[in-house]
Amino acid sequence: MSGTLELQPVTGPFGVAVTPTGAPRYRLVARVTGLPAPSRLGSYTTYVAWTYTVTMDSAINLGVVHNGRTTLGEIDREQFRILVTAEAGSGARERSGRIVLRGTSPGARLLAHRDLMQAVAPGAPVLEAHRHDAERWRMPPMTAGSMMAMPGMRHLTPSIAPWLPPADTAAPMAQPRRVIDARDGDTLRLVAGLVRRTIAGRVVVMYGFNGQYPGPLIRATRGATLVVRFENRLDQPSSVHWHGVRLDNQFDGVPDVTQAPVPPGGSFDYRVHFRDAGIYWYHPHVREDIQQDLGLYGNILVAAPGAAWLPRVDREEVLALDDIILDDQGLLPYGADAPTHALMGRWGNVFLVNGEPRYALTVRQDEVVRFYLTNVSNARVYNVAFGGARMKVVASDGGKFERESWAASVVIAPAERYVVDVLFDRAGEIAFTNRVQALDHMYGVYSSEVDTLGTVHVTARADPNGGRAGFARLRVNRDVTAELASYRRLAARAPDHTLVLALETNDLPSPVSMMLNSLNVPMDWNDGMAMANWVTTGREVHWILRDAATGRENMDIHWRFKRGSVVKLRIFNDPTSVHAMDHPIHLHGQRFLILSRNGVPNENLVWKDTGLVPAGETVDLLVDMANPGTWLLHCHVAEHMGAGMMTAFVVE
Ligand SMILES: [Cu+2]
Repeated sequence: MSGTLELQPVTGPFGVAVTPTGAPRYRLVARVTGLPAPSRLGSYTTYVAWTYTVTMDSAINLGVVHNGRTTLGEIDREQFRILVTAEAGSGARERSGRIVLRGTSPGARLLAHRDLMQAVAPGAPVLEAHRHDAERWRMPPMTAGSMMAMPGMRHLTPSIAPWLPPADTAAPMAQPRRVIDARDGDTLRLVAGLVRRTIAGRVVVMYGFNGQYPGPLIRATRGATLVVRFENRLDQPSSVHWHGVRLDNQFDGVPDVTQAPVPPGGSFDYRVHFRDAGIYWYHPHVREDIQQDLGLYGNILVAAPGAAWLPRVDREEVLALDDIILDDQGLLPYGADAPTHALMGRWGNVFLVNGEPRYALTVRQDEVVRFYLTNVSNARVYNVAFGGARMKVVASDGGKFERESWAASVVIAPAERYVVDVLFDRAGEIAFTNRVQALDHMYGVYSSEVDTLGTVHVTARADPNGGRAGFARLRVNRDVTAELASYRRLAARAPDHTLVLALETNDLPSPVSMMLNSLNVPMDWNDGMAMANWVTTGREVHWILRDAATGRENMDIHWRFKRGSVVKLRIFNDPTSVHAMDHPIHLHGQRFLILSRNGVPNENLVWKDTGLVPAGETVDLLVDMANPGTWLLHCHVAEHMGAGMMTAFVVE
């Protein structure tokens, strides 16, 4: 007899489903062949599947298994074992019968790291010199409990020169973001320049748009066209990309694809036209790992003319979620010629909401607050919540969901947006937290991590006009379903193209390559290999988008589509790659629907421009190729794109 157990995605509004504490949620499906009649093994009547922790405690009865396909319950553990036993009945709380099948979750294989990383193990890494500019690099700060003292890694530094913005003491102190209410035909100025900031007690020189953090919040109306005069007063070339906005190709802000990079001292006029209501953002498309990380990002909130595109709430907050690496000397240097942290991206140790470490908001009890969340981080996926406050998910990147839904927490990948309405019905201090299951890649073990990004102070003086009464109802957006009907009909067809996500490495220091041993997990929620990640640059790591049909990679793919066509794109994130991880994939200039994950259909569609593809998953997108031009498709982890993970396609 034999069997396999599939970990099927649990569908929901986000890229992956997790519990409020960040544990993954999977639906288990068993496929078993060759089970004899239970009575042939003894006084048994049935077969039961069980799950245990890796140390074989905390049994959970998953239900009866038979030959063929059996849908079992949900599981919310990363690392577990499965047993199938013959039992006298199906309802027992502990197994007592004979074991017929046993298995281990992919996450439990990570435990093999412990053995691989022991210095006494055969093939254990040896010390290796890798000391370019070693004296100028500072080691990244390690989060509490993170393991980094692997033999041979202590003396490693990235293979490139370090870089920081000039210590310009004349740079102006940055100011908080201002709101620009823009009207059709307006001309705005957007100046990128050096600013000084004090973050968590450290004075640092960073970048800012118009001297602000984040850049100005631009409020506009659908159908409006703005001229944005961008001036580059940075010490390096730059550009502005209007993320999610389906504007004319020549204003998409991609150097060497839609425009020449804007040199220091130069300027460029962007004509930004808003076809769709939604929450968008803007950022440079040059060395995002540096420029975006240093503060060059801002939001655009596009409303529908006349009526509200979303129902009224008591208050609206537009929040950019970010993180940055600070040690006692200030910013950890970046790589001069290529990104550092090219394996997993640059994960900060200080969390920022709208550029500030401790977000604070005061509301009255019974107010409903609408949060427009944008993840502007280089690499981090968040799982955020406001204490136990109930959250209603209403919209994402490019518009409303077909149906609103409840969520206990919001999973948001880099560049994604989610719009959630939150009812604060209890007075007091409500923590705004990111709760994840953090993996130590060195030892293969998980631990709960909670970071507080801010606080909502709910005053006891209740708002008699608050939106509490209407909050209980989940709206069904028939207009969205009607608009999507013609697209939904195309969902069942075969994919037009398949992209495979993979990784190649060369010249890695041996302690680092030791860690890249194909023991992979679907999602990374922390930088669980801080030293190995830091020293790996875009020189040693090449992240790959591969066209499955032709074998062509990244900028050599050259897909062409007809304007107005609807294209089904399958993305397979190869879990056997030496270091697979999740990738948020972004398409410029177009919008898409996420049709399914591992074949499980998505029943609540929404227009997206960025979609999360966990390692091991196959995600089907339906792309509305409505906007002519040459556009990028890339991973929005800044360091992955900096290490090659992008392609361009033409809509003609
Ligand atoms: Cu990526």
